[in-house]
Amino acid sequence: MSLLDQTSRYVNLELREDDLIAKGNHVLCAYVIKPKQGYTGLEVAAHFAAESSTGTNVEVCTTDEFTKGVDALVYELSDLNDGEFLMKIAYPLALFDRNITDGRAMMVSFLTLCIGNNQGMGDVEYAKMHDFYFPREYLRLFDGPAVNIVDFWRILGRPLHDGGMIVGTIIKPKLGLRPQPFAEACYRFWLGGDFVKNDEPQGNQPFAPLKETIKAVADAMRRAQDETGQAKIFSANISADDPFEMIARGEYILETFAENASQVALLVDGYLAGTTGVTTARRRFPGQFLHYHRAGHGAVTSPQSKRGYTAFVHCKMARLQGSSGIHTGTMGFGKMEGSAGDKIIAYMLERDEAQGPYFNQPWWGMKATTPMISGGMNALRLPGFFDNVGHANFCQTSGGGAFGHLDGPTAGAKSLRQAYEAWAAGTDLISYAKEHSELARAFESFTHDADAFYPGWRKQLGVKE
Ligand code: CAP
Ligand code: MG
Repeated sequence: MSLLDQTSRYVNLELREDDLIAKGNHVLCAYVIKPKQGYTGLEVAAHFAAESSTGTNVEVCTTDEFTKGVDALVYELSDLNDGEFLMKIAYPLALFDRNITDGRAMMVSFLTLCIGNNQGMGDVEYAKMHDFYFPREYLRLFDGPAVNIVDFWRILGRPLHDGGMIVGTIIKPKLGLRPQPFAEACYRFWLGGDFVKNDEPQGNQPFAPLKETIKAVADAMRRAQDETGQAKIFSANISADDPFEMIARGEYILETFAENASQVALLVDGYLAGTTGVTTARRRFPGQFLHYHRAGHGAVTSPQSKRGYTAFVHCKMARLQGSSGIHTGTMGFGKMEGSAGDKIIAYMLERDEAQGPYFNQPWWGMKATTPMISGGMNALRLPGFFDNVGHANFCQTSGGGAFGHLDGPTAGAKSLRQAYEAWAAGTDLISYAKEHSELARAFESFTHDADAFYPGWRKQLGVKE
């Protein structure tokens, strides 16, 4: 089917990116796009920009000169390989929706336009967003984080700069614990660790009613604090389809933790609950650490997916929406997809200016979002991860890495803290393990990793084959 030629209206390759950034009136997006067989890159790019802004597949009689003034414009289109193109589009800020309540911006509008209908067009084989740039005028309209790891360091009495790794876990098994065993698992981890989270599906299952479980966990926190003399943190899942259910859960949880309510983070399965779920938590409970779990994101962010957006783009959107922390992956050091180069995601989250794959993004003072490092981690895998990123200012959660420790979750927690201490002291893990039994036992708990990362560990630690 021949396409309406929209290149003259929606393509302007004379536009210079520096000028667009200097003027600050456009959102810029970089996509990798492949046209369907029989279509040229230019005509499909134009159609993509039309569908993403003011056009459709035919001319309409109602278009006027003002309309054309807010057209999205393709300003760069360069050949990649395998028939793919790098396409950059400039979207006028006027295109994006604002709240009628407070005039602020909304992420759903960015998604509807920039990753909306353009994801299913008949002449596009696929297109995936790899980076975007918000000018100051638009970025400032997003909530951004209210709190982040600095508030955890404050709770734990750590230095508020470079306060170091938060030692965390996820209650495992993922599902199937009734309230008392669940709370006992929390208590036992807290005897050695700082932070316990619900696993992303844990909420109000019939075998573990939320109101009963949370009561038991709040009690476990009190007992662990009394026993250790240290503050503890719990991240409670309030994900739900209905924002009012989320609010009801959050209110109950904070009421039940009472004097420890400031030590409760609220967890939202942000990719699945969507921008409304994230913003419901961000705006109704602005004092709480908003813990964005990204379960499901792999459907669009995986390198295997040629559509949607990358993990980098996903995490950048989460900071704008106000996530205090987001799961950022383990960059090839854990069980989930990822590679060492994903460290640019952490830098984009935590710095006030960072270089993305295609754009340099200043954040103009928007609070940082804390990378939550999780997924198949244990004490043995941490030093390599820290070396790759260059610091350990993360909230790190190990489920299997704690509850899979031979001596239980208290020892598992201690082994994680010891791995961080060893790295921070610049001491190799084996030497530190010689002086710290829980770390030494982590080698025996995770022998596959020990053999892979620390050959000869048995002899060095005096462990029989
Ligand atoms: C980790 C985890 C997290 C994953 C999510 C899990 O448990 O609780 O949800 O980390 O991945 O359910 O697998 P383990 P990501 O520590 O036992 O692996 O952090 O990449 O979003
Ligand atoms: Mg999980």
